[in-house]
Amino acid sequence: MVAGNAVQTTSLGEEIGRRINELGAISEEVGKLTRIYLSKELREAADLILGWMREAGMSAHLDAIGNVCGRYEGERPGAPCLMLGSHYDTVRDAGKWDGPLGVITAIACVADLNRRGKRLPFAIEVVGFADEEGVRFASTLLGSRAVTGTFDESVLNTRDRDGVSMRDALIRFGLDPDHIGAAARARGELLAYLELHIEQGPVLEAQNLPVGIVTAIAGATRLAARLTGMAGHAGTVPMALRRDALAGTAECIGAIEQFCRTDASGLVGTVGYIHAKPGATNVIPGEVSFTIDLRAPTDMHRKRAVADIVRQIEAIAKRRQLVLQLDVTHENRTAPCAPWLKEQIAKAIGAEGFSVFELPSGAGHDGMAMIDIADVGMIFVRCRGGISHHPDEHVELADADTGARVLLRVIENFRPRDGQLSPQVTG
Ligand code: HGY
Ligand code: MN
Ligand code: MN
Repeated sequence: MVAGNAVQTTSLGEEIGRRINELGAISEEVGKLTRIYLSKELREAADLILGWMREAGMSAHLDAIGNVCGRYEGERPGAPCLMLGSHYDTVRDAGKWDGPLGVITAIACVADLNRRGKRLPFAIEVVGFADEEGVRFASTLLGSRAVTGTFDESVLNTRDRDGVSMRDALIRFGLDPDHIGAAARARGELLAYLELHIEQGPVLEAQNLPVGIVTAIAGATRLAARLTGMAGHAGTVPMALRRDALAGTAECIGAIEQFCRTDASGLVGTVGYIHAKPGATNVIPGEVSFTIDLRAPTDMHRKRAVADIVRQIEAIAKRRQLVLQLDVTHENRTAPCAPWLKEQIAKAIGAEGFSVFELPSGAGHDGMAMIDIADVGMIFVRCRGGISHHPDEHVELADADTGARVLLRVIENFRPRDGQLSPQVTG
């Protein structure tokens, strides 16, 4: 159990809040939070987090793909670890809690153990994944995929909005693109992967609960679409003779929205990015690129929806004589959270005096990759109005404190599965 003298002079929540603000100030945009993969801002954030990890008594390093990794040894060095983590990259114009809350809370828990000189029968590792959002190179979970050895090397050739390849961006960041394999961990090294994250939805607030247990992380399919028609003079080309790529895209977006709105089982579809060329008021758009993000409570339902929506987009392109290029840039299956981990989280929530509530995650998380080498557990923390991927994203410090206390209890009372820790390690 958490030792009675674990009470801090300043609550864990206050320490976490201070660091959220400090990290949240590192951005490529003034007045907004945008910290994308392999940017100089990500490097600045990495250095800050590595310093926090070392202050908490961990050895810490940047791994081969840019994740920040800290290790707090157990009673005997070299034991398998309970891995805690989340991501430290952000979307554009982001909130400051999505990702960093999990990394900073995990560090705060280790710092608390370290202050008390407490060592456990297993090591604790904290990882800040460098690219969960997939903002820069379309594909996502790049950091956690490198850790699980499932990184797709073809992503190295994808280019960002400025035409910079991931390969070149890694080199500029000081990393070796041919060395990403060094970040991979073996299944036996991890006892489990636990992530604390803001809910990014309104359910816990509606239940009037500060924390909840995640049942599963919804799968997602991301597609990149390009419609090519014919640019032309806005004043002289009759409407009937146009092959307007932007008008065609607008019809596609309407069809996607309509399809998802009329779906009765939780399908959601988003077109988050669009770029029309040549982009002049008096020119009929000849080429439009846009993205599609589709999610559903089950993989089967999502895959069926993807197929139906692709058929509709193909029909619109054909009727409008537009050339369609449509590629799946990212596909993640639904990741179930492990019952044995949910149980241990439930015990900790109960011990903190709160009722236990389970809920699915509509948002994606690194656990979707980590499930390839470890069982996954997730703790959700209430966020105001369920707002996320928005600068108004906010967590009350009292809830951050509760999340930290629950995570600390899970850590200190963690029971690996039978046989995970060999006798000589447990003594
Ligand atoms: O898109 C997501 O669900 C996550 O925030 N990356
Ligand atoms: Mn996010
Ligand atoms: Mn996130």
